[in-house]
Amino acid sequence: MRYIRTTRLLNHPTIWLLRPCNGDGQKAMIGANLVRQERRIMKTQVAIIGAGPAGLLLGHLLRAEGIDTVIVERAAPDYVLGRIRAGVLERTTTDLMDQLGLGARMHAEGLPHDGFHLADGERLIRIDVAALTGKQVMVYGQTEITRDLMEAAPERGLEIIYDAGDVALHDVDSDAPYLTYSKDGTTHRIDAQFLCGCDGFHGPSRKAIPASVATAYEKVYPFGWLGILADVPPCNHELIYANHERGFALASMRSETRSRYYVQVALDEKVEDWSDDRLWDELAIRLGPEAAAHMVRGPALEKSIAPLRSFVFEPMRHGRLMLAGDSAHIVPPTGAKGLNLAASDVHYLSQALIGYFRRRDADGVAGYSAKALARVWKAERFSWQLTRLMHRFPDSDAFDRRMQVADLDYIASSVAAQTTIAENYVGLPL
Ligand code: RFL
Ligand code: PHB
Repeated sequence: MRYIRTTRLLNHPTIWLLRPCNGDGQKAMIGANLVRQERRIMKTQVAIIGAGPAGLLLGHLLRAEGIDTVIVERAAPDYVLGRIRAGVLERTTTDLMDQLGLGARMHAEGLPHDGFHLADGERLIRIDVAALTGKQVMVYGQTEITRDLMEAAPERGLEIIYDAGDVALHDVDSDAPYLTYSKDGTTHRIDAQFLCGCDGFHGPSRKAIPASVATAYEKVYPFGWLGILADVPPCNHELIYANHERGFALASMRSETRSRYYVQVALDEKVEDWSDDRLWDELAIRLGPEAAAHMVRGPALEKSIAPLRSFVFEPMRHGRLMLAGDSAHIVPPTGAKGLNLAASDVHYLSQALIGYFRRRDADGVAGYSAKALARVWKAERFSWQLTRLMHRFPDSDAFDRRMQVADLDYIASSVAAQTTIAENYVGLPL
């Protein structure tokens, strides 16, 4: 089928409504069937799949340089905003928000933290991140960052197409890649110079890279985290990661009036089996008497179980398709690294694409995967190590437990060990 250009949409320079035409260029829009086959073709420089933090940040960074960018998102905006996920931002991530001029609410409402605690059942070991690294982390929910990025999109000319079904990537290793999606009974097509897969772990982008050129590394942990969000003040002004013999627990927060807690649970546990009371009781035991004494209980606004996984997919670029964020890698949440890694990928990727479009320099694109993966693997290492240190593994024996105790003992007494943890937690340099 060929297409003729019939209508210019929304004064957008790159969007054209195209209708199927016959050989002489006559319109063939006769009857409902043909109307349903109508296709819209859009041309853009960069098409991004996924409006999570990775896709939104990338879209804004490219738009700030005047690069035509469109984001295609499977879900509706409310659904995207309804996901309760990350809570701790590295300096590298907050710097990106500032660079975009979108950090005002984050600085006004976010909570800068100087440190956090590791609990070993008997004592709290404070990791003084600010003293050891000169930097702070910021407690500001992923939901809020996503909202800030979404709300700023229209005024910055960043187009986001929500409710896009059946997104498929085509010809990614050619010079003319494109994607298709369906919306309102119509098939749409976006021709782009680059496709960026920011569609999370389950999206279609990674699958568009042939298995023959890729390697996936994976470790699935034999437990998950049961999380609860409640409108109660936090039990401590800094986060507490606790290794208790009944399993791991984390006391975190979203604000001075909203708390986020997690407990390690077996993979076959069901949320329905965890009443609010049972969960608060378990948290009080695992976090220890001091935290328990300050813990305020309240009804769950949200309760869910997330499995834990380490995963890296190499390479992160194939032809003109680049992956960023959870589409390429997953870390267990113990190190608070997932969203922050998405942000650092996007930093490298935006630099590469800006180099390509502004200076015709293709080296950044060619080197993107290796550059991003070098940082990814270090964050994987840290997240895996902290997960091993702080959780109870079903197959662990008395020796393994002694190793954890010795590790925590060493950390408690060694500034060098605390510095290692602090510099990884606050985020390695870009
Ligand atoms: P996302 O956030 O999954 O966004 C992907 C987007 O792609 C869309 N999508 C599609 N769009 C079009 N077509 C399709 N076929 C599509 N399939 C999917 C999705 O709807 C979605 O909008 O990936 P992104 O942008 O890479 O961001 C990654 C982060 O969300 C993730 O790494 C973090 O949430 C991980 N994480 C944490 N990270 C931190 O840095 N600090 C933390 O404190 C932290 N805590 C956490 C976490 C993740 C958790 N869970 C639930 C996994 C705590 C938890 C419990
Ligand atoms: C959170 O607040 O959701 C959170 C904080 C720290 C983590 C993981 C999750 O390591």
